Amino acid sequence: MDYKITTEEIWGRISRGRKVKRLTVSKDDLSVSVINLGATVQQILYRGKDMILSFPTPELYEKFSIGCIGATVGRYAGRIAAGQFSIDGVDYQLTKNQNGNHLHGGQSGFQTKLWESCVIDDRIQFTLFSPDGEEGYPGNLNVRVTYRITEDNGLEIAFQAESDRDTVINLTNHCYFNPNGLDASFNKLTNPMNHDNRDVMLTVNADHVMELDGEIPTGQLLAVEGTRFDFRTPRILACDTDDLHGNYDHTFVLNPHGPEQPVAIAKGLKSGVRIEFLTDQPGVQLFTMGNPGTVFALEAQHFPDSPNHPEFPSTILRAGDVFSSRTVYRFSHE
Ligand code: FUC
Repeated sequence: MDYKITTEEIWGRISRGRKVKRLTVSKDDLSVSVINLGATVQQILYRGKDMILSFPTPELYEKFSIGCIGATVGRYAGRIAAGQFSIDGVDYQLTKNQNGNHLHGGQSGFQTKLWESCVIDDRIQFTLFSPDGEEGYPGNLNVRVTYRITEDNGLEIAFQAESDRDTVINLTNHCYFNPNGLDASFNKLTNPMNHDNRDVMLTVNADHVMELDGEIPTGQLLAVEGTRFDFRTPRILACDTDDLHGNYDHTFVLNPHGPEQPVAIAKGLKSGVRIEFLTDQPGVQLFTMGNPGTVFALEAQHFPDSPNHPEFPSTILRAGDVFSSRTVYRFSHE
C-alpha cells in the first residue's frame, strides 16, 4: 500500500484550552487533511492545488461554525420546519436556531463538536457520542465518519450511526469547492476578483429541484427544464452579481443512479481539474457562496424536512438499526 498518514499533529487550541488535532493522508495525486473539530475536511490538495475552502486556524473554524466549512453536519443536515416532527405519534421539539426552524442539528450541531479520532490502516475514523435529548433529538446516538483515499484519487467519506431509540438522522459533508483551485486562506475570499465560478462548469444528474416556501420544501418538485437549475448538461456555475438571488441554496432530486455513477461533475475551465461526486443519497444541496459564487458546496444528503414529508425517502433510524451512507469526491485532470 502506498498511502501514507503523513502527519498527526496538535494543530492548535480552541475555547476552554481544548486541543484540535489535524491528520493528513496522502496517496498518488491527493493529499487530504482532516481535523477532529467537526470531523472536518480541512484541506484537499490535488496535484498541489487547493480544491476546497479552508481556514488557517482552528479558532476560525470555531468562530464561523455557522458556515460548516468542510465539516460533518448532523444530526440532521438541512432544515426541519419549526423544529417539529413526530415518530409513531410521539411529538418531538428540536431547538429552533434559524428563522424559527431547526438547521444543521441546532446550536451545537456535529460541526461544532470535538470528535475522537483514530487511524485504522489507510483510514482516518472519527467517532462521536450524542446523548439522548441533545438539541431535542431522541436517542443516545453513536456516530462514525471514516475518510479514505481510494485507488483512483477519490476521497471516500463513510457515515455510520446507531441509536438506542427511534430517531431521525441526515448526515453530510460540507466542503466548499472550486476546481480551479483556491488559496489556502479564507481571506482571499474578500477579494472577489480572485476566484469566479464563471470558470466552473457543473453537471448535476437531476430532473427536479424542490419547490420552497421560504426556506422549507413544499413537497412539490419543480422540473429544471428551461430554468437556471438545469445542470443536466454542463452549465456555467455563475451567479449574476446584480441579482441577489443569483446564488444557489437549493435541493436537487437526483435521478436514479448506481453507487459508482457520478451524480454531479464540476470542471475547472482554468485548471482542467474535474471533480466527480458519487453518493448513495437521494439529493444534493447546491449552496454557492462568495462574490460572484466563488465556491460551491454540493451536500449529498436526504431531503430537508423529510420527517414532515412521508412522501420523501425516510430519515427515521430505528433503535438498534445501523444507518450508513457513502459519498466520494473523485479528482482527475485533463
Ligand atoms: C447549506 C444551506 C444553508 C446554510 C449552510 C451553511 O446547507 O442550505 O442555507 O447556509 O449550508
